[in-house]
Amino acid sequence: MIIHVDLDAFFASVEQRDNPKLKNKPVIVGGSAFATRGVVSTASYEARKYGIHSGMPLFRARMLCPQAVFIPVNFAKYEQVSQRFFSICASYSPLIEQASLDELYIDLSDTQLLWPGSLWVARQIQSRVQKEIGITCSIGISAQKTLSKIASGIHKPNGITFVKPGVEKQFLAPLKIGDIPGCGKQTQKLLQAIKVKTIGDLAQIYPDHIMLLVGKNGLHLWNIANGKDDTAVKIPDKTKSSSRSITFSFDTNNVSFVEAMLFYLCQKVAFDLRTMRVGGSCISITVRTSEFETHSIQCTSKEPINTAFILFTFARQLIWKLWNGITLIRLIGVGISNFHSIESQSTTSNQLKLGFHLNEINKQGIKWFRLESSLDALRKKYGFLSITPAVLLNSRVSYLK
Ligand code: TTP
Ligand code: MG
Repeated sequence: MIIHVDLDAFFASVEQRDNPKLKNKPVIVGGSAFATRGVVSTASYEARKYGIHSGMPLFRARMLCPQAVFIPVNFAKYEQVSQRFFSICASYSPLIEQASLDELYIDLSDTQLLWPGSLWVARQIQSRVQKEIGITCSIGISAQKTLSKIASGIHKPNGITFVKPGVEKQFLAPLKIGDIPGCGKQTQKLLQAIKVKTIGDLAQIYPDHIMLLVGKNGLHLWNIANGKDDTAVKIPDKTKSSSRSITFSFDTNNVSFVEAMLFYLCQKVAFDLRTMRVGGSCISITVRTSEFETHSIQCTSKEPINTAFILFTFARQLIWKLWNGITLIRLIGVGISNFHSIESQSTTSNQLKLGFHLNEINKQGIKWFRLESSLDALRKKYGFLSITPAVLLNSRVSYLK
């Protein structure tokens, strides 16, 4: 059996948990602290009654429900909660796939003898998530991955939906085609045009007909509708790249501000690299203009990089190839890929092991590596911004997390 677990109104539930005054109130999470624009990330179930949903512009949500409490997104906090959520679920099976911050699949095939049953595991997870994290989740259980995901959405919030093997098709028949993940608005329109509204309708037409209409994905949807799905739960490959970006709440061409933000992103990326004990050698920069044009550029360093100082020297050169310092921009991003493990360096020199790449690029390299590694320890204990280069103090630190 495969279990799909999805946290209820995730960001909003975490905010309600942390501020008891918000319990049972409409809470809308979205945007940054100083954003004048932005969209709803999520809304508490109390706020959803007013028609508010993810992706809606914040100004519209304010119009629909002025009495709601609006809270900016705090990713760092939700990431921490997400990690605890994962570790609770991982104690029931090693075959676990995290699909997003708040949802994951657990395949119980190899561990079924360990537990009294999949329903028992689901109840355990629900009660532990409630007790240990303080929020609720909804769970779907079936013999198929996609079906379990559909099922977890049926009795939200705080529900468990169990679909017995053998009755998949009957269970799905009355549901809307839009309930199948991957059946987007466009596909729904095309299918509705031939009077296919429910999953049962979809199951009954010829697969060739659907494929003609919506392409290859049609066959996948038809199989799901007919209770056929052999998609496996898979442990994701190790991370192969790392990237960070910032959307400003106003468009800017302030060079020192943009460079300071670029340096900040480099610190975030380098911190992630050191945490993973890797260095990367393919550096990329993304800039999105106020006109929503997105430009990217990349380069390769001779040696793998894992310090913000070196990464920034590359990133700064790259951004000036993309940007004239005049065009207004709304987003910048820094990415790095082509990872090399630090442990796999064949050198025996301690110094090179520590800052293996840096001597070649810059005589100061080792110093930077040592400095930044010491900052890592402080940041892991007290938060990323507990210590920061002075250059960021002059920028709008309110953006940073
Ligand atoms: P979802 O699981 O889709 O939504 P949810 O957990 O808020 O509500 P539900 O009870 O229906 O599961 O997404 C998880 C989180 O991801 C959500 O709390 C906020 C974030 N998110 C966005 O930031 N933007 C989006 O458009 C969506 C859909 C989610
Ligand atoms: Mg959710």
